[in-house]
Amino acid sequence: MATVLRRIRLSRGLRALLAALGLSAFLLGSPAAASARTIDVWIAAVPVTWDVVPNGRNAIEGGTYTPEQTRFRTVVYKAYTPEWRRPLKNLAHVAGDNDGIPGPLIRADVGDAIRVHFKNLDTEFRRPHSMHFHGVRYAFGSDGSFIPGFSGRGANVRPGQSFTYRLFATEESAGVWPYHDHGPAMHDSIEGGMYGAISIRARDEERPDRENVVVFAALHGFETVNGKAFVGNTPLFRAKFGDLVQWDVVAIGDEFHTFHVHGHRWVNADGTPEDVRTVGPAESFRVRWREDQPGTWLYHCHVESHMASGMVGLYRVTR
Ligand SMILES: [Cu+2]
Repeated sequence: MATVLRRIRLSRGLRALLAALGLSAFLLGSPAAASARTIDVWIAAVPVTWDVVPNGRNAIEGGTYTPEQTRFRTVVYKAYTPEWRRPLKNLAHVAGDNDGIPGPLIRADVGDAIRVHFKNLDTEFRRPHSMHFHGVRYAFGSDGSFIPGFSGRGANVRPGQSFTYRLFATEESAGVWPYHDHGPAMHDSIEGGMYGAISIRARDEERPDRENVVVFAALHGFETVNGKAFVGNTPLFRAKFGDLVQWDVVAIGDEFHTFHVHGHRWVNADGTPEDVRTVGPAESFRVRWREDQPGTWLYHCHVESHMASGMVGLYRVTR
């Protein structure tokens, strides 16, 4: 009896929440409604000094850079504890670390509601900012895209202000998607690194052993993976023989990129094996394999000039 009551109470609360978001017709009655969680994420736009080439070298082709060439002030997304009390620790070089480019990896399962609490802490450039999410479902007020005369507060969050975006991970949301600033200053913001990824697990999707997030973008004159250029600065991804390895690949900016991993293939939607896939501005894809190829492999964008400008890294597979 108690279980039944609790179930009724949950379903009423959920119905009210969905109705408030204009989603009742969409989600109610689907199995998603019964198991939904609400995930709260706290993110702020913060000014930082970013270094695209911290070790100052192009390890493969040679050449060095001075800090003056590779460091600059910019604004990034960072994850915080509730009420933006303090930034979450940066777990360097793991998927979802908190150094700023890309912004925090937002993870959810199909059926989840996600509340992204965003605050603009840009006291340096004093630009308005926003967050606009691909792939998930939301009402117009949570779109985060600035349209004078139409968009609301969430599209133009001024320094010191905050806004909560209410998102839903539906069946069609499974996979990886970009998010980015879409406020009045979006072009400067995106050029400076205000983007990240949202990763939604499908119902029947096994949790991977390795979650490799690759965000391709031009940054400060370099071609970067997760805001860094050249081997030794870009992420060093690792896996063990037998691991289920997931690659979540996103492109942001003006360019098309071609994702390539040496020594490996995956299967596209038609069932055709491939080892290069094109990803254009704001496109994204997820591929997976069961690892069986030990070695220290290159992964890179196969646009040659991009690779030469830093869009390359290492993937180390051990027994
Ligand atoms: Cu490229």
